[in-house]
Formats: sequence, structure tokens, C-alpha cells
Amino acid sequence: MYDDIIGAISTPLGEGGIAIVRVSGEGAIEKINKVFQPRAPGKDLRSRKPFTLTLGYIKDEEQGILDEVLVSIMKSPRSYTGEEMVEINCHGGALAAKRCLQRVLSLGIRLAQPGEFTQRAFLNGKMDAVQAEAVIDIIRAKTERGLKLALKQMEGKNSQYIKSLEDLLLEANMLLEASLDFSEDIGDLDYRRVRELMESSRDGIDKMLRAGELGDVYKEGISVAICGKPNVGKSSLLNALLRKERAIVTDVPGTTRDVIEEYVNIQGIPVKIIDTAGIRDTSDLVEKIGIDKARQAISEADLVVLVLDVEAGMTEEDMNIYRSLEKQERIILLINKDDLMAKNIKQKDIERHFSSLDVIWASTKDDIGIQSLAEMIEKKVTAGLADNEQLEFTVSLRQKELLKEARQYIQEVLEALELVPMDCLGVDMQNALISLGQLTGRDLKEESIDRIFREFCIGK
Ligand SMILES: Nc1nc2c(ncn2[C@@H]2O[C@H](COP(=O)(O)OP(=O)(O)OP(=O)(O)O)[C@@H](O)[C@H]2O)c(=O)[nH]1
Ligand SMILES: [Mg+2]
Repeated sequence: MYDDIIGAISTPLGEGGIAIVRVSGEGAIEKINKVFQPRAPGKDLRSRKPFTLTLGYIKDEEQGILDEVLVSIMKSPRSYTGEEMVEINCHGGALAAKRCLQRVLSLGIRLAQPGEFTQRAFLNGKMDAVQAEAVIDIIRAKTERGLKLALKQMEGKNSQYIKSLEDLLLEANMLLEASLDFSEDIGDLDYRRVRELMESSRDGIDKMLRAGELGDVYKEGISVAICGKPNVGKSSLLNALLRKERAIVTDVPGTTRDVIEEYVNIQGIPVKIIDTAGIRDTSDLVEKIGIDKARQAISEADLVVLVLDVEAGMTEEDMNIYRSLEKQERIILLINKDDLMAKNIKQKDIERHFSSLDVIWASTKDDIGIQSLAEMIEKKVTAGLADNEQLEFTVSLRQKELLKEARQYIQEVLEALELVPMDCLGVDMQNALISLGQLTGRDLKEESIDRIFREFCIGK
């Protein structure tokens, strides 16, 4: 437990109905009570039950009213941080909340550092490190799906799974140690059993890493670049995906000059859609710069939608653009303007030139193929990642590093199992257990703890 009391505004700054000033630490109620005047007589904060709300006023230095507030109190250990807590609901708006906070700080309460409330929750055993990291993911979630994953992590789904992997290792370790200490009594080590245990913990780690990659898609999102020659309907496609007229659309080839980026939720995935300038040979300086930027954006995108125009037909320009694209597996071919009568691209042309690509026939004008494109994008980025056991995790970079580390140690034990003396196996075994322990935070060093919470905002 800490011996000082911390306070901060936990709601975003700016105009709003209310803001919350959060205070945590032993003696917080006593402190806040000094500047609180209940509206109904006798409702002194010290005499109130935990989890009750009290209406009243925060008083300024001259005993005048600073703000009308609603105060909730919580007692240790039943609070977010595990400590005694007070939450003051004051009026929102840049000034009102700040003045309330200043009054609180004038009582000798220290301004909380970023993430300090959650850090205290962690150090007081209210949550483990994996759960604490989930708090950041919850705050930053961009889609429903991302939020759901983060909530699962916070409930302890990852932690339980890691615990089950640890149990496998612990059992293997126990067998190793027992055979070292009491080899006369229990006979030879059951290598097969140790191998089995270690392999299933390694496979469990792999599963978690794979599921984590899928989780990343929903958490971090992906980028999709739309490319093609001028006038095929790239900007129209951007607008259709966004369902708003974001980019200028005209029948003049070379309309889009700059790279346009917009975010949209596609099947629960946060997707950055990038509309680019039509690629062609040109002497126009501005257009040339736009085309260079287009090429850059296309090379960096996770997926690329190559747009063709069914009326304009397939030209050398299209083929050149296609040939300049790297990594076939990230390309989706979209044949646009399929509403038009003039079909100058045929199914057999596609089969001949683009047999390896996923193809969508579309009309941005009639809203045909747009939903198929959304589904195709989801399918492509989740292919091979989806786990049939429905293990859904988000795995932070820190967790990923530790999982890989643990996996490496396990692998070393497995490779050496029957070849080296048993007491040499113990070190790698211990290291694997330490790596897993650091995941949930049990064996976490102080600097790693600080690193986790530095990412938070003040007030969380
Ligand atoms: N009939 C029909 N016309 C379309 C369709 N999609 C786009 N167009 C028309 O095609 C023309 C070009 O559309 P844009 O979206 O500006 O094309 P672009 O690929 O962004 O063109 P640049 O920015 O010049 O490279 C416009 O006149 C659109 O109205 C479609 O599905 N059907
Ligand atoms: Mg355009």
C-alpha cells in the first residue's frame, strides 16, 4: 500500500456535462470531507456508507461555494485501486473541473501520474499485468469487436490461459526435480511425460501468438490502398465504402492528386482506406508528385484493391500497374462500372491474366459488390489466423516478446531432454517459468511495471 493520496481529473478535458475528479489513498475521505459541505445536514462524508452518493458543495478557501458536486466514496479493498477512494462528480468544462482539482490538490493530495490509479490496482493485487494492459486497449478500442476482445482480456481470459500453460510447465519441472532429488526412490525420469507436458505448453504458446495476431487485426486495424489508372472509379469506391462524398469525383482523368486517407469500420476491423492518384505517364508536375505519393502509399498498405474499368477495358496501363505491385496475396482485383452495357473485360480475360487474384465485379454507382469487397477484406486479413478453438486474445507487444522468450526456453529443454544431464535442464525450465510469470506480472521487475503504465493517460 502507498502512504500518499493521489488525485486527477479522470474524464477528458473540454466542455461536458460533468467531469470526475478521482482521489485514491488511505485517508482520502477524511481529506475531501474538509472541503465538502453536504446539502442535507448531517451527511458528513465520514459517516456515510461506502458506495453511496452525497450531494453537496466543494468550498473554496474563503468557505464560498466553488462548485455543486455529487461525491461517491469507496472503502478499501472494494475499489478500483483497492484503496479508499473518493470520486467527485463536478461540472464539466475546462475551468470548473480544473478548479475542483486544484482545491483537492491544495489539501496535500498529489497529482496522479499517468496510469497511476491502474498501477495501484495492479500493485494491490486487484488485477494482473495482462489485465492492466487490457485497460489501455479498452480505452483505445476503435470497433465493437476490438472492445469485446479487450474486455475479455480484462476479465482474465488471457491470464487463465497463461496459468494453464504454467501449470503444465510446473508439472514437468516437478518431475525433473523429483528425479534429481529422489532418483533411487522413484526410478528413472518419465521422459515421455515430460516431453508431452512441455510440448503442450509450447503448442499453447503458439496458439496464443496466432490468436494474438488475429486480435491485432481488430485492435490495431489495417490499411487498404485503392489503386488503378485514372478514371476507373477509385475515389467513387472510397466514397462508397465510407458512405459519404469524401473525395472529389469527376469524369476528368487525373482528378485525385493527393493521397486521401479515411477510417472506416469494416466487419469490426478498423480500416484505413487510402485513395490514390490514378497512375499514368504525365508531364504535369503536380500530378507526378501525386503519383509518386500513390506508389509509396500502395507499397506500404496491408491490402491493395486494384480497380479496372469494365468499359475502358484492360490496357497496357493496367498491366503495368499490376506488375508493379508486390506480394500477390495482398491484392484484390475489382472490376468497376459493371452497370454499363459495354463490357470490354470478360471473365476469360481475368482468368488469363489474373488467375491468382481474388476478383470482385462491382458498380460503385449502383452499390454492387461493395459488401462483397468488405467481406473479402475481412477474409483476407484473417485467413490463416482464425483459430478453430475460438481462442480470442489480444496480445500486447510486451506479452508477445515474453511468450516468444518462454517458447525459446521450452524448445531448448525439449531439444536437450535426453541428451544432457538433468540438472542442466533446470535452468532453461526456470527461465521459461520466469518469462510466463512476467506476463501476468508476478515476476515483473520495477522498470517493466513502469513501462506498462507509462502508456496510460492521467486519471486512469
Ligand atoms: N457508370 C458508372 N460510372 C462510374 C462508376 N464509378 C465511377 N464512375 C464514374 O467514373 C468517373 C471517374 O470516377 P472517379 O471516382 O473520379 O475515378 P478515379 O479513379 O478516382 O479517377 P482519378 O482520380 O482521376 O484517378 C466519374 O465520372 C464517375 O461518376 C460506376 O460504378 N458506374
Ligand atoms: Mg480519384
